[in-house]
Amino acid sequence: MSPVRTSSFSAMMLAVALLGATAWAASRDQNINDPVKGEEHATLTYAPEVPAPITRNYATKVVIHLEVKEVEGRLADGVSYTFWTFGGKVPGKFIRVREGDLVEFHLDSHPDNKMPHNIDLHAVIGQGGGAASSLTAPGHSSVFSFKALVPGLYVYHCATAPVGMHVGNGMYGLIYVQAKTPLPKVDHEYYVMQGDFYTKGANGEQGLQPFSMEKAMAEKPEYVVFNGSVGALSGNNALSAKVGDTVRLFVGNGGPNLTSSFHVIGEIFDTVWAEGNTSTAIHNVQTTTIPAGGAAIVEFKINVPGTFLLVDHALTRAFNRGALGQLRATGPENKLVYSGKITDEIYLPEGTGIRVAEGEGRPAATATDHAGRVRLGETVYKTNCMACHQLTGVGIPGAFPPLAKSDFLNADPTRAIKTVVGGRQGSLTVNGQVFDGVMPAWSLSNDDVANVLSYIYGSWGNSGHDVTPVDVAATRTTAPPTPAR
Ligand code: HEC
Ligand SMILES: [Cu+2]
Repeated sequence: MSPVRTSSFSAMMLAVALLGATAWAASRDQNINDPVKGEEHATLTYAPEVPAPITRNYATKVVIHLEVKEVEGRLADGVSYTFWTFGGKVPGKFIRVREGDLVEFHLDSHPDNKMPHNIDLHAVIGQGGGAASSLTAPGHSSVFSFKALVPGLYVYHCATAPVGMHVGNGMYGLIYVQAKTPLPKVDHEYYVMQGDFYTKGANGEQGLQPFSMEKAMAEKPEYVVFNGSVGALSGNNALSAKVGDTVRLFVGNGGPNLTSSFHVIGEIFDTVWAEGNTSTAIHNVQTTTIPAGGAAIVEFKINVPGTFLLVDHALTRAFNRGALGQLRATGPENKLVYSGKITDEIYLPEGTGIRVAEGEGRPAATATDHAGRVRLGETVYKTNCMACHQLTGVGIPGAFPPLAKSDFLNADPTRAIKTVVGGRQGSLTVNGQVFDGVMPAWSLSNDDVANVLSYIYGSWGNSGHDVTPVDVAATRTTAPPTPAR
């Protein structure tokens, strides 16, 4: 190859590389120069709703009013908190504009507020993402404008010092800059945003809880929640869909500190628009990382009915600190996709010397009186039940019903025996709270069942009812256990 040809070849390669690197920048330039036609007021929505897709095919001027409000609200049952909000709730209202739009942004601070606030929108290219022009005292309104140059899903947040405190009090939300070629239409779009909360009192401590700067700096939250409070996406507030529907979740993470390992139990994301970009998708994903101050769009199709749990898969956050939501899908079963439990059989590895009767597990320690049953039952409980119902029987809101002071439990001991022996699913109400989960069937001996239930009835403010092996045997003969489906 001649030197001339070599250099022209490398020049060509250089040109190709430059084109690759500048293609995205060029699209920004084009969006800067996109003519802006007309004007409209944006409709913003509270989570979990998302504003309707934009059908316009040109850029316009979009006027947005977002009100900053300091409000007292519920963080968990019996726990309240003074949230600082964009729009009156956590997370802040969802904003949807189109790539190329000129946004006139009004940050209105309610006169009852005590603090100045501002806004940094990650969709903004400019000093502080808008923060530099939006510091607003109570009873004032700041206006600035920006052009939405880059499509994607972006976090916005307050950036007033101490920033960690303003964000920690709930000052974050999402803005979606819909690309000129929008994502395909789906049946449901929902808005979910994770945040970590640092209360002075420990998780569950009742009353109005002040912010703890110390815990925030140690990055040790008492609560990690979706949409601003424990249970904001469960029970009556669960997301919903039908078998056959496609679902798109716009998921943000306000932080201020934790990175989310976002996962939906029992689903696989067909598509993830990672880190909030809408240019390149990845497919067939189990769990996606959402950094603090970041977002992702996840999509999946519902093939079977069920209650699918939204979690931060750093699991103690989900099951002990609140990062647990529900998507309830209704419609016909598809036993080919998922059979449900077909049988529950005794498994005896080769060489196991113990023989067990049908329906019974390993032989249990036998007690002759109530006190003995309560004592032996504690071990059965800690081995089999504690993982879900918790050490002190308090359960987990939205997932596992309490066994402590349970009106449901105390009302009907025979039903409790059937629940343990045969499993249970479908909705039930315990102490006024609705649960709709699956309790597995247990292959426990009559003694073990009697012991564990005597222990539960004898603990945590329950009735003290005694359950004997004879009671359990009677239940088995009158109503043979049906395996949980
Ligand atoms: C995998 C989690 C899990 C484990 C482990 C578990 N349960 Fe449950 N339990 C549940 C769920 C979920 C329900 C509610 C089922 C429904 O919605 O119908 C439930 C319901 C119950 C109920 C009826 C509700 C009430 O408050 O009275 C009793 C009694 C009960 N479980 C006892 C037990 C006992 C005893 C054990 C251990 C042998 C146990 N559970 C182990 C998940 C679990
Ligand atoms: Cu603020």
